[in-house]
Amino acid sequence: MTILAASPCPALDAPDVAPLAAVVGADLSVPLVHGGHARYVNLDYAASAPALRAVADRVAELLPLYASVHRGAGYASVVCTSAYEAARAEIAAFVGAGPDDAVVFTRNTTDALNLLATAVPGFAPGVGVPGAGGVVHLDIEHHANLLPWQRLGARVVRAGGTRAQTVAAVAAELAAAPAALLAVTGASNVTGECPPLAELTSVAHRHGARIVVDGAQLVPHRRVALAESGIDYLAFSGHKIYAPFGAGVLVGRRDWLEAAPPYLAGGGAVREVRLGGTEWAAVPARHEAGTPNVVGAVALAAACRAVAALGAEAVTAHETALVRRLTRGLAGIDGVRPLRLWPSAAGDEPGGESGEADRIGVVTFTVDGYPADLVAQYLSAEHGIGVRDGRFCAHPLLARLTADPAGVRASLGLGSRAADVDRLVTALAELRAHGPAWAYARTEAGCAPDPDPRALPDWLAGGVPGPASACSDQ
Ligand code: ALA
Repeated sequence: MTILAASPCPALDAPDVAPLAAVVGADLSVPLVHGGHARYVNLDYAASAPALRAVADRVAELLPLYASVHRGAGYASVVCTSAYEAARAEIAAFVGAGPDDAVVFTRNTTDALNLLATAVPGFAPGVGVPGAGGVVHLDIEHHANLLPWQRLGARVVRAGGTRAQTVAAVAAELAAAPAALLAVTGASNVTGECPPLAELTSVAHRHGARIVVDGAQLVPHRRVALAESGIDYLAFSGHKIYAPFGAGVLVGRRDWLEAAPPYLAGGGAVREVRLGGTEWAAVPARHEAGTPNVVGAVALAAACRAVAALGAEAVTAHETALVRRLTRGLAGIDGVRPLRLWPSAAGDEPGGESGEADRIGVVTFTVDGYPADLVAQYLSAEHGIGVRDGRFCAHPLLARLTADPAGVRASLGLGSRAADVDRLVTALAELRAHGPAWAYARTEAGCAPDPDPRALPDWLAGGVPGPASACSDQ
């Protein structure tokens, strides 16, 4: 067995990379099982990114003025109503929405895609009744962009061995039978690879279908220009774009949304209610029943503003340098196997098949000899590194990419730095060279350090962390 990446590691000789933006919790110190503390290395941005400092500041500014939206005459209500609608306009501008596009606030991407599923012509909500069209999606999707369509009896296209083959497979499916909608991810939450959206958009349109992009992973990392690109619908979440305050959005063409029944029936979504029937409001209010989440909306808009101000090129350059460092570091450790959909001839790093922009800062791998949950527990317990393990709510894709039951995912973003990557690479090299230094036990709830002396914060009244894999949808 060859183990590199002890010291010095070739990958670690690369130039230093500093955080691109300030995030809350950047200097968090976490307990280790063998005593002492370490600076927390957050490599789990793809699950939920930390709040940008600018977002937290904006929320702190808003909270003293917090009041109802679209419901009150008080000054604070007027401010909140204005802030809510300004947030909508800011998000529309951030994603380059056209005049015909609506921005509907939702809870997150899953919520936004479920909303759209109720608006596809020819389908009844929750019932697999193909009507005027149909939905087609790739086999690589996150469950958020798979289950709403599966419920509607969607057709699945296997993403091919290359991006071009994937486009050809989609074209063949759409030519074989028409569809109303093509649903694709903007970037895989497992491999970080980006499907060719421009080509898929033109294929969809050529065959009379619309396209919806699950932008949960893409939008925090790359500029998306809806009107310019022709993409019809885009869904994304605040908690992945540094605004973890419970809001997401569906942005896109108004007509389907206007024709659909309200997503939720309730106050705010109506024009007039009589005991015998209701006249529903127009979009976006039509699909925003209940008291709006103004804090989430304002936070999301603040995040969009902050990311836009950094500039797409700077964001891509920062991330590409870190991903390159990470993939080179992992390549130097025997037995660490990154998962790829479209491995490039140039190697397992950005800049291969169709350029660096085709991959975001998400890398999933398996480690020979160690189950994924043990690797993740080891990284946390002995090194203070946070990653996600499991099947990442993308079960069909994991089953396709590896014979292992699960993978380990490292994902990064604006607050990441070279030292974060180096800590991960060094810890994995140590694991492969010497195994874990602590004991781990497996119970029905998953794998956990045994014992686990790390206390939770005082305000949680004691206790120790439980295994992450208690979640059944890993
Ligand atoms: N969709 C999120 C992830 O990939 C939760 O981790």
